[in-house]
Parts: sequence; structure tokens; C-alpha cells
Amino acid sequence: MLRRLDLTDLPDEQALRALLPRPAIDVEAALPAAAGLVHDVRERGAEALLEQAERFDRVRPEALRVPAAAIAAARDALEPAVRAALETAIARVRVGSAAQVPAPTRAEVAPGAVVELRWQPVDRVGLYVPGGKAVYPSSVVMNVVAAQAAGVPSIAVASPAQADHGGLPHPTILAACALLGVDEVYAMGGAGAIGALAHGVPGIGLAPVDVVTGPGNVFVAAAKRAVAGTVRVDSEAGPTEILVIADATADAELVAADLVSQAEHDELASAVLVTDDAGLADRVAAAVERRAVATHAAERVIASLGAEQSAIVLVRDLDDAARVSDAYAPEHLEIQTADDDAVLARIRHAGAIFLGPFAPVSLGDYAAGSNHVLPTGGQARRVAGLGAATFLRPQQVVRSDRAALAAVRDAVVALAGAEGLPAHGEAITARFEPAQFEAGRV
Ligand code: HSO
Ligand code: ZN
Repeated sequence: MLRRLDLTDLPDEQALRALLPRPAIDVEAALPAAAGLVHDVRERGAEALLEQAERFDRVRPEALRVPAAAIAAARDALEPAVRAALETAIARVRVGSAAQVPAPTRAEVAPGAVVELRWQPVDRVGLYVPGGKAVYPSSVVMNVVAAQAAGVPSIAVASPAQADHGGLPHPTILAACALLGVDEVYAMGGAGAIGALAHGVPGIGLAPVDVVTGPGNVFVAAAKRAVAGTVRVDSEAGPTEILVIADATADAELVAADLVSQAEHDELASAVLVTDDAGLADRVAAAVERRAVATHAAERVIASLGAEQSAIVLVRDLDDAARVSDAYAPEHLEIQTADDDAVLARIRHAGAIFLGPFAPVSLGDYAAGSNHVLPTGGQARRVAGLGAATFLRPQQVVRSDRAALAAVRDAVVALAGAEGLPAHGEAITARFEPAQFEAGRV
């Protein structure tokens, strides 16, 4: 079912990209509708959110703010094994995220002239959790833990009201919030929810946030674009992608299992194997055929693996494999070769990289301690996945003593004059006028 692509004669980068197309998702087309929903929430607040819930989620929530008792009840109703697993995931992602917080830096530019950099968290963030065909408590963990590791003091979560759950967000979402210590949760979804987080809803005590993150459908992505001038947003989450670079030493069964695992997410998911070994290509193809029909979501997996966004690519050597992968810039890259680090050294663009037979993407999806919110659709060329840094701002602190200022006095005065801004220069020279000495100020 996976199409084969023979690239033993490697084309240039542009041609490579055309040979590995992404499924088209037209966020721009959804922009007018999403902006309208955002605007409606801005104008009419809670009433607009309730109407949107009725229209899109087919239920009118009793309250937009989820009561504390409902959050606690969801936690208590959680199956013990799932609760323990979530706690494991939380603990591991906490360790991984804490290590992402950059240490402050200090540069002595000249004697007595210091520029420091410290990382300040934003005050308040809003995390969106989709409630459609896929309900992912693991994504709640990834978003919330990253913000907490950054030191964000105020976190709000929004997730659509569910008709099957009495107008509350999905119970496993609420339970994950409880385990993470998040008590500000709203039953609201879609573009309107993004607008509510970005602009606030005074009527229900929802204060505007500084950063909005989280995946969602095309209208959620469009709404994030619409509010991007007001708040910081994370990158747009498209369908999941896995690209595996493997050579003759790889275990075809494991490679196939990993390709199928991400195809399980979505008909639009992409799974690509890039190998320099025709024998491995055949073995993986056979293993994929077998696994795809036998798996739980067989229909979805077969659709995704059979579509043109998925492929088995044959290349001349692993250098070319790295070039193919870089041209594609996958969300997830697995390397299963005789020398994984040698291949890793050649890679530039990937959301996250998984090395060797015991580091499958599924590990990263739940419990590696890494973050699974990663750039899709080739965005890995320019942006990072979600992490503590998403919620931090580097802030400069400048220190200078008198001698250090004197050393650049003439330079600043000259540049200020050249820009027609003499008062800038005077702010420097004023510090060296005799009156300043008499007053004992310098
Ligand atoms: N692989 C998905 C994340 C996920 N997998 C959530 C399972 N649950 C996108 O990186
Ligand atoms: Zn996954």
C-alpha cells in the first residue's frame, strides 16, 4: 500500500519537496469564518460562546467555567492504571521541561560594561485542547507541564463541551487538569474559544492571556492566526508525520510498527521510510501490509499509508537519506542504522529525533520526557516544538559603571549626532558635567 519512490539518482531540494507532498490544509480559507467567531465572542462574550457550543458541539453547557467539583470527580473516576500512567508521563515531562529553561547569561562587553540575559515567563497562558474525534490527555500534559516548567503563574485550559458528558469537556481532559493542578478550565471550543482566551470574557471572569497554545482543527488554526497580533501563539499543528531513516541493519518489523503507529492518528497523517537498502524496503513493505490490516484503526491507517503523502523512498546512501529528510523537515524523525549518531550529525531540520530501535515515536508521544507538540508540514525548517521556551522571554539587563560609560561616550555622541538626535548624546555627556560631581551623584 505504500508507494515506492526510487531516488537513487537524487534530484535537487525543490524537486525533492515536490516528490514528497503534504496534504493540503487551507487555513487561509477558514480565516474569515474564524475571525467572525472570534469577533462575536469579543462583542458578546459568554452568550456568543454558549451559542457557538450549541451550534458546533450540539450542547449548551450549564456553565462555561467548569466547577471545581466536576474536575475533582473526573480525577476520582479515572481508571487507576491510566491515572498512574498519566502521573508517570507528568513526572518525566517535568524533568525534561525543567532542563529546557535556559540559564541566565552574562557578557562582559568591556571592563565594567555588562549585558545580562534572564528568561522571564509570561504572566498567563491559555491552552486549547480539542475535543473532536481524538481526545488526548497526553497533549494536556505536554502543554501544561511546559508552561509550569517555565514558571507561568496563571494557566487556563479550554476544551469543547461534550454532549455525551453533560456539557462538560471530556472527563479524561478534566482528570488530566486535576492531576496537573490546573483548576481554571472552560467548556468552550473552536475558534470562539481561541478568541475568548486571547481577548478575555469579563462576564465570566476570564482574564485575557498572553500566549495561546494547543492543536485544533482548521478553524482553530485560523483563529490563532486571527489573534496572533494580540497574543503569542504556538505553531500550527497539522496531521502527524513520521519519517524513518533505516539501513540494512534495521528491524523491518519495528520500522513498520512505527510507521503504522503514527498513521493511526489521521487519514492525512504521513509515514515515510527512507532507506539505502532495497531488501529492507521490501521487508518493511510486507510488514506494513500485514500490520495495517490487522490494527484497530485499519481503515484510517490504510488510507493514510496508501495516500500520496506516504512512501518508501530508496536512496543511494545514508547521506542522501539525510538530504531527503532535511528537504521534508519531518515532525518526527527516527534513525535506525548501524551508526545513528553519524546520520544525526547530518540532520538539520526535524521537529524531534528518535535514535535507535528502542526510541520509537510512541515513547515520545507519552513518556520519553520530551514534548510531543512538534512542528508539522515543514515548519520544522523554521520553528521549534513546544517547550518551556514557548512561555519565556529573554530579557536584557544592562549594567555600566562610570568608566565603562566614559569609554563609549564619544561613540554614542557621534552616532546620536549622525541620527539627528543630539539629546541622546546629551544624556551621556550630562553624566560627566562638573555639577554631577559636586552633587556627589557620580
Ligand atoms: N503523535 C502525536 C501526539 C500524540 N500521540 C498524542 C498520541 N497521543 C503528534 O505528535
Ligand atoms: Zn502519536
